[in-house]
Amino acid sequence: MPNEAPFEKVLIANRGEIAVRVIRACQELGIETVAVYSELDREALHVRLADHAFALGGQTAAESYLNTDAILDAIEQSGADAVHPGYGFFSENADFARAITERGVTFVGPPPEAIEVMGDKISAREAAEKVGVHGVPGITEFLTNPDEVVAFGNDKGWPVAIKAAFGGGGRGMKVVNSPDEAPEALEAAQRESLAYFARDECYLERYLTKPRHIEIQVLCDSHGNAVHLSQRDCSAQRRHQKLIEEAPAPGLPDDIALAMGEAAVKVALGSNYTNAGTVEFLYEDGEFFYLEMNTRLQVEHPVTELVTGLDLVALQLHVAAGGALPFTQDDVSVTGHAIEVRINAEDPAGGAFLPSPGPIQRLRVPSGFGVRWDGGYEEGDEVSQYYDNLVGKLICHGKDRDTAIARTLRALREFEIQGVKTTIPADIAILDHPDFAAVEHSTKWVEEVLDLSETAASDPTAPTGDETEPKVRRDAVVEVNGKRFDVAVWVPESAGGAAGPAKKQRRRSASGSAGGGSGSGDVTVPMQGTIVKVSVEVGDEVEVGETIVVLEAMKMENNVAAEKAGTVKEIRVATGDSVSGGDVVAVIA
Ligand code: MV4
Repeated sequence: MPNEAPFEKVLIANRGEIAVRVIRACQELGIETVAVYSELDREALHVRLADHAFALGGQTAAESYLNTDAILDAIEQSGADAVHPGYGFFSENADFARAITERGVTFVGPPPEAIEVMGDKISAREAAEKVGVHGVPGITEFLTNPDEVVAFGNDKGWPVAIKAAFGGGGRGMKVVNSPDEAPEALEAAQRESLAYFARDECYLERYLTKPRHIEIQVLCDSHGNAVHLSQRDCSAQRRHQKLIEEAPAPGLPDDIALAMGEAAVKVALGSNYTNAGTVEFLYEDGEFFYLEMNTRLQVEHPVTELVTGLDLVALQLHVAAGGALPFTQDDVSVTGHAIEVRINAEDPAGGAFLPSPGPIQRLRVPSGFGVRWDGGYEEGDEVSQYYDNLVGKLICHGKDRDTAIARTLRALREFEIQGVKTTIPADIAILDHPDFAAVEHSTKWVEEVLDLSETAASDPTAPTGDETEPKVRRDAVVEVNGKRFDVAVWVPESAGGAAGPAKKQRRRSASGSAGGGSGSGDVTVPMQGTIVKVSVEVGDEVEVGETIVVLEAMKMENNVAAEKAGTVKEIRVATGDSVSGGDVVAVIA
């Protein structure tokens, strides 16, 4: 690849580990970096690493990283000539891409038209069909009557999936096992779809009972060149939240791997795609079916980087600047095997995966041969309830899959983190399981087979936030017209109370859980989000740990559990309600 910097100054419209990842790539390319930050992130790692930083104001994502005016203002003031959106936030927002392009600033991502086509399932499926790439066999005409479901099931076989045409993330998808379930399932799918997406159109597919989720990384330039870069298997997930990803997809026959790669490139070229993207497939019994295309750099991109040796972020910047792909498909080769483990601040105990925000009081990340850490935090930083709670990703490479698994387990056991509970125990349980070793897992496996009931909290000593006076490392921050400047001032530890927000520790409940007091009958939600399910009724008897409501926050669902056994006296929310962290949703007495 040419060594000339593709841009002078890139603004990273994101936070956490992905902002850090992009900043590092820019630094290696000699590009100046501009961070943006919310009030809670004034001291965050991405801000510390960037050359410049602009305040967005606000605390919640909506007030800060999703505040279009504030971001556009920062772009303007910073003089950035390109914006990298990371994932989430504005990464798949065609209007945002257009708004910055109109200002003469390059969007490091695909054209807005391609984002739009892939933005809804129907047009995304049509875009694939158009180039001869097929989804799961089904009927894409909108359903009007449960009899259509029955006729399809009787003809093609049960089970059948009813899917929300304008849905996503499994929301609105209903599995129908037999004719008698059809009326209720269709009604439920339409109702859910209407509640979430304000549209109730649904369609039908054969339901695959044990599929693997295999996706293909593609990279396209603006000169009509496109390559596929191995596969990623992301089957180890729960509630549509991926836990572990690996590359290449294990046990995939070479001819199928090639056909999937070629199908992915066809879909991309057929929709005039440029930049990095991912085409998702379901794979079962030697057949693969197109699912959708993600028009962004994904969380799990590093496993592809480790097996191909390609820097995807550097390549994104290169093609965004108009550069041609510096290699062809024939030059792409895959070496060894890579595994990524997502380390989220969540407590996986009992399979609940309850968010566990808070200050990271201790963090020692593993290193050694074949180990990469892409983190968004360092010791002393705080994981806020307002944002995605991904602390970082551990990515290990080995000469083959067994070596990569052993290396990842070794590294996870070296990992030391205190102050927040993490998904590490669940990650270890998966990697240590014979089903995972034998590739007998599927997308349902974590929820239906893996037993996390004995999984201990990752940090049983439990944080209180009050025990450990954090070490004071003080760089004073001055904001002038919303631009951040660091001023090195060394504050004596006794004056630590004057420290910035990263050092201010919220009082937390003795259990260390962010939600509710220990054993409290008030069931509180740990973070802001939307209630997607109320699992109990007034009068129900519940046990400690039983799910009371399901909260969707940051694109994932969280079970909010009873902390006390008893009778449900009150339910204060309904499906679809928005709640804030700390809101009481039910009362148990
Ligand atoms: C399916 C399926 C089985 N059969 N479609 C869930 C999210 C949405 N994007 C597609 N999903 C699925 N569609 C048919 N016809 C199983 C899933 C599915 C799944 C897919 C990918 C990754 C994880 C998953 C977990 C459960 C179900």
